[in-house]
Amino acid sequence: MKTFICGHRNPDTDSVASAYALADLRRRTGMDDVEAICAGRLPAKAKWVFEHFGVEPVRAKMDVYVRVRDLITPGLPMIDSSVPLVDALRQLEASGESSLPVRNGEGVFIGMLSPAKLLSLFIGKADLTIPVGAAPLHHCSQVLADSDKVHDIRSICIRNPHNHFPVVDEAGRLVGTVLKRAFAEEPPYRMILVDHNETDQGIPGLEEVPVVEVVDHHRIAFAATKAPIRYTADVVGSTCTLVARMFRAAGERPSRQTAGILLAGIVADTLLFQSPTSTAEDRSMSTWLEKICAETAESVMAGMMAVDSPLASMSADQALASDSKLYAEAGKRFMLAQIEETKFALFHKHAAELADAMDKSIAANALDFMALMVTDPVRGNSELLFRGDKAVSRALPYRKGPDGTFLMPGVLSRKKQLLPEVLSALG
Ligand SMILES: [Mn+2]
Repeated sequence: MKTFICGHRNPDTDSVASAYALADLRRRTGMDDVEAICAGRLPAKAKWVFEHFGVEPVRAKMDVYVRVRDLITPGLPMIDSSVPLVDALRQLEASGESSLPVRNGEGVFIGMLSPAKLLSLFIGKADLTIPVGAAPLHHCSQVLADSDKVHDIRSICIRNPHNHFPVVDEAGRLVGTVLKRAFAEEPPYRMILVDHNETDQGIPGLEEVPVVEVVDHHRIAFAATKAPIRYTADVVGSTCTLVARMFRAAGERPSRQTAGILLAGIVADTLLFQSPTSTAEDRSMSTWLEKICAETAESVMAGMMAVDSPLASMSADQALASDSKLYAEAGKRFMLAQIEETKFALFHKHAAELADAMDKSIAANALDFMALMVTDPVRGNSELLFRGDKAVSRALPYRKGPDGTFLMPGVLSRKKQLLPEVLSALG
């Protein structure tokens, strides 16, 4: 069965890099059908990392909802309307099914071949040499589109008295048959989560797919599981540090490319070991990876930082969405977004636009408030733009600058520094 490895939505370099490297490790340790994916658009820095180390970037995927096309029973015949009815009936008998879909010369679905529907033929003078297309066919009450989400059509199909559902593509061409019992089966793939464990932060559709493994360095808010799963968590600065440790524990030496990608994930998440989340193990794993990829942590960081500043290259909406996390705590819903930007002047120039975009996001997502943390990893400071709930804003411990943004000298981590202050401001 296929396994997807995926980081959180609004992906950052650590989540994409750790997914890539863990897929490499899992392939080496015997999982054959495994694919690292990126939950949404590949971030510019991660794209640079894959190009720099000369590997194909992980595929961007918008969701993991099971689609109708995933449930099609392979090998079930589709009948061409031009074949003689007698041959079609032989195919029907051989299939063991009670009906089969029929398509015309263009491949378009025209009806189901079903014995019940043919009774009138046998009552009269049955000429079984007529083409199927000329025989009475059952006009299906439920034709499925191959791109339909199973989630949306499951209950309709289960209530439908028929057991066979023809599936058509966008052009109406028949592509196969889904049997009713397929709706009761487990999804045809499973997930490994890296760099997050909360379903709310994961790729859309995650709630419907079994998770078989988690590798993460965040707080644990994972739902209870039915079966045992592999869970690797530790207090380190980067998920890539954990994946590097797993390579070593398995006695596997990463390739030059994989080592470089892991190194990039570590320096991106620890801001070159300056972040308070950074640990001695992040450094020691980096030293090992530097030797294998023959590059230094500093040079990889410099390469990533040279990738366009988010505020110069994106709209306010895109910049906010690029790394935004949704929380529901103490009865409040809020989002904390973060961008890395070495030019605070550019942030001040766009502050009004960003504030408008945040107000829109508050309304669209039914939030109590939203904050944008703009972090300069080179100088080791952040500033915070806050919109919404005034009581929370007043309770934050930061001093305000001349244009009303909060100044956060020495603050780099949303998770370790901002989030605890926000949670205590909720009272
Ligand atoms: Mn991370």
